[in-house]
Amino acid sequence: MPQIPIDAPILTRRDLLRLLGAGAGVAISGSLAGCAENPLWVRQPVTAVDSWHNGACRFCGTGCEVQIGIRDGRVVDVRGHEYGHNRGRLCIKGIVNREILYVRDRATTPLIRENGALRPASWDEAMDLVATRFRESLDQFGPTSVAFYGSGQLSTQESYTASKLFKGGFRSNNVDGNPRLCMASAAFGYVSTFFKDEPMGCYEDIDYADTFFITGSNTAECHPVVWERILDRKRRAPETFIIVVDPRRTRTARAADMHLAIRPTTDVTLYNALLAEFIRRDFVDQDMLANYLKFRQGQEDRAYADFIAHLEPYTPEFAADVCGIAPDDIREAADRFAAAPASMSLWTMGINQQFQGTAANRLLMAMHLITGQIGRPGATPFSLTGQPNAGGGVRDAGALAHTLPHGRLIANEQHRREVEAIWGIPFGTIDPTPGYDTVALFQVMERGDVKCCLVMCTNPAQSLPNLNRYRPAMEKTFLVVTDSFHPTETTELADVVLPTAMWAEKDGVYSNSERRYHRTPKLVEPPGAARSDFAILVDFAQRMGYGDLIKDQTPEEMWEEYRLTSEGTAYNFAGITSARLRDEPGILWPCPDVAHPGTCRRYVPGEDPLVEHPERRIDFYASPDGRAVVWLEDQAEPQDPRDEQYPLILTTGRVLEHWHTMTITGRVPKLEPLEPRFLQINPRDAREFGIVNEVEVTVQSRYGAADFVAQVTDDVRPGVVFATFHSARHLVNQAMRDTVDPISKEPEYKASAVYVRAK
Ligand SMILES: Nc1nc2c(c(=O)[nH]1)N[C@H]1C(S)=C(S)[C@@H](COP(=O)(O)OP(=O)(O)OC[C@H]3O[C@@H](n4cnc5c(=O)[nH]c(N)nc54)[C@H](O)[C@@H]3O)O[C@H]1N2
Ligand SMILES: Nc1nc2c(c(=O)[nH]1)N[C@H]1C(S)=C(S)[C@@H](COP(=O)(O)OP(=O)(O)OC[C@H]3O[C@@H](n4cnc5c(=O)[nH]c(N)nc54)[C@H](O)[C@@H]3O)O[C@H]1N2
Ligand code: SF4
Ligand SMILES: [Mo]
Repeated sequence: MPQIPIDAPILTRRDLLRLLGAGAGVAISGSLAGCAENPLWVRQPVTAVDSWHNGACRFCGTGCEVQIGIRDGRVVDVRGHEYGHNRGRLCIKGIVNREILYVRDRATTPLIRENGALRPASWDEAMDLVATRFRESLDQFGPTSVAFYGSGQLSTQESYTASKLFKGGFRSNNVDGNPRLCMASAAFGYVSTFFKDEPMGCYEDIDYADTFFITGSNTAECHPVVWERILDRKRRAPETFIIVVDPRRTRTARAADMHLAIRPTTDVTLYNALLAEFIRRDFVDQDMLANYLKFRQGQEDRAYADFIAHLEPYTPEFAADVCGIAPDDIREAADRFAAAPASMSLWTMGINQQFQGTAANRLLMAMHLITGQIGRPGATPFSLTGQPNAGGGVRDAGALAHTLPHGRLIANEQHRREVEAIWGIPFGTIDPTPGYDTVALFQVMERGDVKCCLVMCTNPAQSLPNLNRYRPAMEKTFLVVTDSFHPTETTELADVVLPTAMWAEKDGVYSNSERRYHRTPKLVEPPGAARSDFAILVDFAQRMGYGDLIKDQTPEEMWEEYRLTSEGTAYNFAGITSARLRDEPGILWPCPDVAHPGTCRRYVPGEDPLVEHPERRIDFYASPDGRAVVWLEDQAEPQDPRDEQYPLILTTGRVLEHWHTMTITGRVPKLEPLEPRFLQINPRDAREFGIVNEVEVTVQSRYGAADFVAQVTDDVRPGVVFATFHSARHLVNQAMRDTVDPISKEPEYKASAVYVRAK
């Protein structure tokens, strides 16, 4: 396979300076992730700063540590923290943190819909209306008629408070959020393998890995500072081998040593083939097998012999045929993964957003378990989290329809009792039936069974799949939307819009991909009448008569309450106090007491303070018998099969410069012109469908259509077309089917059958 230089430009320095309008007040610290020149020091302080404050980047789950420069009550500069895990680096989105509070369309006043139009209102009027409608709904239709739809971008205190109010106060488990669209398959993968959620490794593992197995992750664009650390490793140890599995030749794939351009949603076959190779070529770690693993298929326990028999059909030739890649590449990938001193896999939405997202996650973990590539520096299955707080606020805090804090489950009586005791509410308050997961929630809105929904910090009218179905469902519901911007696709459908403070205008704790809790303090005032989501939740609770449950306290006090709820659990971070979060650039849990420095590698004796059996090589202490589960999984049929009418697979994702629905980055003047309007199509398909570069095209599925501008490129494999979901002018989710993984309930955003025609 041809080697492409690892410093192939992602964003050239010239691009970058153009983007940033260098010389016009740009100040950057540290080298810039995604730049051709490394390290690149382009810090040009042209703005005086009164004071610097520690915080975390507003955007992705990499969770870069920043220092925020304040002058005259405004954020004027943001630089990477030299002592953060990011070593001073930021990507383009990290840099624009300094502008995002001051772009156009900040929401500054509450709005109420009257005769079809939104009009300004006072907080009292708006909140009274919200409380009245929720109260009426609860009284007439019961707890399940109200819902909370939250976000991995809320602070931990906010998600925890909302979940506590709805589950412990209103007795409604209809608490879900956009992490269901994002991390659910990884969470279910971890829980069903190790009995608790969240990765066991940390970013430091990158510095030790010899083989990187990156699959379904465009790390260079979506976790750029993680990617830069991977390239650091490669620069220091050039024999480091990077494998990228992706149907597209992404910026990540271009820098890889091996790119497996897989046919979408065939990952289960590929990983089974790799597992079969490990067995055939004697790469199995016999000690792991004998002492640390067990096997399962569906509801049944299985033996190792069953596992071997199960994998038999998955030869390299068979998998190559299914996945559309070369059999020798599969053999080499198996070798590189298993024989390396340490292998690290990283994955994100290309895996999670599949009908078999959980299955694929389980198999990735199995690859590490079977070969013993686990629990050593650099050897770890590491799922990258998308949002800045999907881990802490939603997964750890239990802000999903089936969960309670710290890995507890709604369906488990003992767990409910523990949480009822912590919250000081009578036993039996929490409803034993899980609430609706995201897609199911919007489906019941369609039927009118959920009457009122509080939507916080997310834009479902653009980000949900099958929008033609769910937008009318939202219109039907009494929809209260808190957002820092107006208009968005969702505020346009709201009955009440509540303007919110955002990053650095409010105090909050967040957790990144490596279980690191860190804090961004309130440094400046929000615009107009905007309030924090936390203040809105406290106000709402009081108006609803739950002032005893949700006290009028500061986010700092709420953090103190929350951290103590983790005591005695497999998540113990009772030692991460507010005071430490003020002074340290984040702490990784487990961290049971204030003297503990935090844990890089979970389950590893000598590192993890929760280990119960230090004599063991690795202690999967959350598992009742100390064994992790290796799952037997088979490739399912495509859920939205291609046929003559819909011969292509539409897959979707992101670009470096924009964030999700572009409500923020789309308003940053330098990024606005980079709005992605393209649909990538392979030249072979373009010829067949009569499409030439830059013509306007319509992509049509069985569910709906969206318009784009064709980008004819062999970066996308034949049979596959790619678009982002960033632009509201090109709503790809109108064409995106809403099938979900039956285990995690995460939508399959990575495959819809479509045809494409020139407009
Ligand atoms: N710039 C930027 N960064 C972001 C975000 C953003 O909006 N913009 N969002 C953040 C969030 S919330 C998330 S969840 C992450 C997402 O981060 P990523 O998952 O890295 O991003 P995506 O572009 O959604 O998808 C990754 C890749 O999966 C590939 N893929 C599609 N189908 C398949 C398949 O069947 N198998 C395999 N192996 N790969 C497949 C796609 O071609 C794509 O390149 O990014 C985070 N970081
Ligand atoms: N086709 C397709 N669709 C996808 C995906 C995909 O890969 N393909 N990925 C899915 C994934 S992984 C994700 S995570 C989702 C993301 O989807 P969304 O969560 O809907 O996207 P965002 O644009 O991040 O929405 C956040 C909203 O909160 C607002 N906001 C920002 N800060 C604050 C704050 O502090 N408080 C409040 N109240 N509001 C604030 C922003 O203005 C914005 O409107 O999209 C999903 N949808
Ligand atoms: S990599 Fe993610 S966390 Fe780091 S600066 Fe970029 S967007 Fe922010
Ligand atoms: Mo995400």
